[in-house]
Amino acid sequence: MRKVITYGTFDLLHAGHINLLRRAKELGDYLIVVVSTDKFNWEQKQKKCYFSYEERKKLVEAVRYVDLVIPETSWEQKISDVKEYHVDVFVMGDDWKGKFDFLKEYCEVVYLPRTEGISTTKIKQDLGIIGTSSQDDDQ
Ligand code: C2G
Repeated sequence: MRKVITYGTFDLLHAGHINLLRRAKELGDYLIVVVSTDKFNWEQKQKKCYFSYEERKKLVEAVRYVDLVIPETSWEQKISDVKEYHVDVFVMGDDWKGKFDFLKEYCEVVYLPRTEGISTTKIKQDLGIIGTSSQDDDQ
């Protein structure tokens, strides 16, 4: 069984996330999604999520391409995750291109083109929740 893993916040789940998860699953038979906890998001990514970790976990688990959701609590857990779950392919959107090449020692590393025109930040801006000057923090 060819196992794929990907990481993310997945707040306000949208078509860009779904496109990523669909393409990630196409690279194997089993997709593990490592969802950032609220603590990790705030302390490491300065992201304040609309949905809590538990809510984001439930939403991602409901996506047909996803087989398992586990928590992301640190930047350093990727190598141990890949080893523990016997992962064959690590996948991220290409806004992260190059950032995780150190994993090539343990598994394939694939960066997929982002879906243009949509992001959690854009949703918040379009709804008038945040200003348009906000840094587009949604990778
Ligand atoms: N994504 C995408 N297209 C978009 C928006 C997001 O392909 N329009 C992808 C991102 O590239 C990422 C995944 O969807 O691979 C999740 O995006 P985020 O929830 O913004 O996750 P991020 O903050 O990038 O966290 O350790 C890695 C981090 O946890 C990644």
